[in-house]
Amino acid sequence: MTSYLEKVRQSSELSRRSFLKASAAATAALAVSGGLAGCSPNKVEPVEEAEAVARDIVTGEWKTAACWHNCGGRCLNKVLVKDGIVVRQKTDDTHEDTLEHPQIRGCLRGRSQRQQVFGADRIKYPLKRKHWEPGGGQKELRGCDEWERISWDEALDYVAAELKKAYENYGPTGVYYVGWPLGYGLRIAAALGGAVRCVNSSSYGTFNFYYRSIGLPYVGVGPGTYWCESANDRLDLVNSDTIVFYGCNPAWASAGNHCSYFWRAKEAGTDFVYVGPSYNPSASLFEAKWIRVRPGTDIAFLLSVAYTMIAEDEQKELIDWDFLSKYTVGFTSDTMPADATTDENFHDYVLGNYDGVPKTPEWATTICGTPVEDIVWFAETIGKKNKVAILHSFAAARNKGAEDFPQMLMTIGAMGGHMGKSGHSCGSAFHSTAGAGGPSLVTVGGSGLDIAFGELNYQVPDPERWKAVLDGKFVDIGAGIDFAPFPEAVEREVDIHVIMVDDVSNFLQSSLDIMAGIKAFRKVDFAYCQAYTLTTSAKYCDIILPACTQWEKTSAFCYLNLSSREYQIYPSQITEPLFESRTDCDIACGIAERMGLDPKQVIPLDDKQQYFNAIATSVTTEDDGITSSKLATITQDDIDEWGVEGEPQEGKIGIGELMEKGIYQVERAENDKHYYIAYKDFIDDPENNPRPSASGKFEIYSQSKLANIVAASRGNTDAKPYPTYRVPVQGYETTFSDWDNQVKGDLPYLFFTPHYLRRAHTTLNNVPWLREAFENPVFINSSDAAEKGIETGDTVLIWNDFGKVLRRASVLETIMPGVIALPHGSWVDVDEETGIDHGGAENVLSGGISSDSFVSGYNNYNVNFEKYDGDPLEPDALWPQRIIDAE
Ligand SMILES: Nc1nc2c(c(=O)[nH]1)N[C@H]1C(S)=C(S)[C@@H](COP(=O)(O)OP(=O)(O)OC[C@H]3O[C@@H](n4cnc5c(=O)[nH]c(N)nc54)[C@H](O)[C@@H]3O)O[C@H]1N2
Ligand SMILES: Nc1nc2c(c(=O)[nH]1)N[C@H]1C(S)=C(S)[C@@H](COP(=O)(O)OP(=O)(O)OC[C@H]3O[C@@H](n4cnc5c(=O)[nH]c(N)nc54)[C@H](O)[C@@H]3O)O[C@H]1N2
Ligand code: SF4
Ligand SMILES: [Mo]
Repeated sequence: MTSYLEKVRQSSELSRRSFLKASAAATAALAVSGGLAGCSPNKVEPVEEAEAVARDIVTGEWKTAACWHNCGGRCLNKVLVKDGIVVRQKTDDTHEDTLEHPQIRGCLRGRSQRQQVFGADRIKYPLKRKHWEPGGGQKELRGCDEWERISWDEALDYVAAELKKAYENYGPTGVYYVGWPLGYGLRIAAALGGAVRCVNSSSYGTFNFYYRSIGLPYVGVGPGTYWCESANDRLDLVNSDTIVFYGCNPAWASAGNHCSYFWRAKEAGTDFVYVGPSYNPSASLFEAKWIRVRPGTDIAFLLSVAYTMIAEDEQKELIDWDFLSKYTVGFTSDTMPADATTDENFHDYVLGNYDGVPKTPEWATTICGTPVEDIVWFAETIGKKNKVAILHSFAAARNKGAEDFPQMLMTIGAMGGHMGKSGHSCGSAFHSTAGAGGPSLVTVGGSGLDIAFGELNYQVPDPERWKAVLDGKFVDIGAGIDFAPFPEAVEREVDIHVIMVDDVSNFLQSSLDIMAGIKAFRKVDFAYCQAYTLTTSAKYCDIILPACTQWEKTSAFCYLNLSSREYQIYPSQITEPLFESRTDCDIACGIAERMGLDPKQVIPLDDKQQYFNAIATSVTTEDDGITSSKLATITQDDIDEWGVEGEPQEGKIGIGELMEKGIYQVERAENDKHYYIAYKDFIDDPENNPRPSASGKFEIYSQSKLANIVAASRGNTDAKPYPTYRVPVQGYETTFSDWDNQVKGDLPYLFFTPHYLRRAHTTLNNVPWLREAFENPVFINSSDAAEKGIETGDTVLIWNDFGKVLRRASVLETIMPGVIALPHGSWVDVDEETGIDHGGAENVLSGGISSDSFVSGYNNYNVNFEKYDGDPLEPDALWPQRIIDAE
């Protein structure tokens, strides 16, 4: 009798060619009923035939596949490849999972990746919007026009001609590069004098602007961002009595195995506290005590915590006065910094000595909504006698009016003396560094390509992003990063005719004010992008150039070299570019060539050379914790085999073995030389290891922070050198029409935008398995829902002055009353007749409001909502994918 495995083998011959046919057939079948993506619905049945066959295949080669998204993790994802098709996925099973040598396990998104790469909704061919013609054609049809398949030659010719025309007629201020400064398009622009760019305080919010002034590391995390200088080693977490998750959610936002680091502390008896507007999955996982704080009101909450610590200190010894006097300036009049221009100090502000308002729990509770007894409990819990790790992400800093949040939280940490000691910390638990403080033990090197900007240095901050196109002017605050001397904000004029969408962002979807963004796209003469799915930015373009994914490159390389501290992933190419897609690098070279530029000058290194360079310059830390060595051993044969330029070198592991393993991980041991306590060098010897502030200490009074705010706001601020509570331009107070009499206004609810496990920002939102696993509802408190007659599953209309959104409700006890949450990144789907977004895109409601520092504040906008009386929404797992049939 033939064995089961044998049968499977016999029945499972699936070539790449038949996969592509199956995928194309599925695509066509899908498109027939509904016409074209973007305007009309059709049902999802992704690649069923191919999947069905693939499911049974058991032979093939396991390779390490890139999981390249800006997702909060970096994990080992392995794929079983047969004839260029991925037939299985798995994660790290290369060794036993131990404390010292944990497996680097992927999350559900990574494990669903093949549904993205081999999705029926891939952009398969170069596409042109039917009613586009040079000059713009019917511009108003952007986003709902039909698409025509065109040849690569035609597509590249169009793009090159439009760019050329824009540079000739308007110069660099006529071209808008929309995205991170990572894409190849910017190199083309740079060669022509640059383009108007955007800057975005996205992840770190106000930590971008004021970290150095107050003595914190780069953006509050650490050098190069992706090692965490501000919090302790993962092996130290067990030494805390209490871990405070301050507005962070590693269970979703640092998926993969970061929660396992915290889990050890839980098992060792550490208590968890969560501070934020919803009892999120991390709070739930660690059975944290919930300290409720309304979004955007953290400064009020923390001021009252400071007040309580001061008030109770004599009795309960909560404040570490030695710490404050030795390591900080400006807490009291005794420790003022040399550059202080006033004698005001934080302590006296908290007591109300300057404004007559003591920052008591009773004062704070009306703003932050935290019960008085919880404020007192929190203040007592984080006192100096307890070993406390205050670990924050940046949600609370991503708010209008959050300018002083970084300094405020640092002040609270310093009051408890929670820096520089085992068990104590006050730093970040963010992204792929969450729970894993300390310098990278494996660091990926540089690709050899520097970012090129060109001469023009116009930088549009997020809230002004679409104003630049629509009004032809915007306020430029420079890179928005904390540096001295601080550039004065200037108003600039531009005349934008072409939008160039960067290859690795989706800013029409992910930036503030989508509705204004759509108007901006509909205003210009030409917009183009490189994309592998019909992202929102692509949907509103005129030409889409089909890019391949990171699985299809000769040298798949994660453009964001995020990794956790102890390892680095080195993925391999999995398959050839699918359909007619090309690499981003090839596409950009094609455009450059047609513009009469020398592609070799614009992009001197191809993908493979860039990847090789990054591997060759990767380093790892030796057991002594100090010396670093080259990671890869490379021979002349290796260089010849890769077909690249390079020099042989000695390292820790052969490049061939490294690629086969796909990961290099440093094994830890208790009390090894990699054990890291944040700020220990400064605490041990402050004179020789000063913090980066003017005084070399943590600045609770910072003249330089204030100078930064004054420069950005052009003097239009009442900020102080120490953290103060100031009513934000949008926030809780603005939900009232009459604050003094507590009368609510037309937009009486706050809403915030959690990063969602279904997606990495806007990516993976199209993946059927993930859609099924996670609905994309609006989260509403049960009392608010009851008042409006709303139950889970009902369709709800949410609106404010910026737009209208429909979503199905998820009614919860675990979100504060008066606050609703709309997950970040859901693809906008505007009904052209009503203007209502059916897709649940949060940035339809997050408008372009510029506060003091032009922060990309997302979490304290005002809205209203009601049960929707139109057609109810179907669960979005049943929605069509955005598939273009343009045969
Ligand atoms: N309301 C609200 N808005 C937010 C946030 C929030 O909390 N609330 N968070 C903000 C934050 S922190 C961030 S970091 C930003 C993220 O904003 P974005 O960076 O715009 O978001 P992503 O979805 O990661 O966009 C990546 C895009 O690049 C594409 N892509 C990825 N790799 C490649 C490639 O190799 N080639 C090509 N051609 N395309 C590629 C993906 O398909 C995707 O469309 O969003 C911000 N927006
Ligand atoms: N699954 C998934 N993971 C991701 C990403 C993703 O898109 N999806 N994106 C990655 C990126 S680039 C980033 S920047 C990080 C973001 O990571 P985070 O900043 O941690 O993400 P958020 O979900 O915005 O916020 C975390 C929690 O903060 C709370 N919160 C919201 N507003 C406030 C506030 O004003 N005050 C307080 N105290 N709490 C508040 C909410 O309860 C929320 O659960 O996530 C990364 N990881
Ligand atoms: S956390 Fe990120 S890298 Fe890890 S598997 Fe999930 S999506 Fe991939
Ligand atoms: Mo981010």
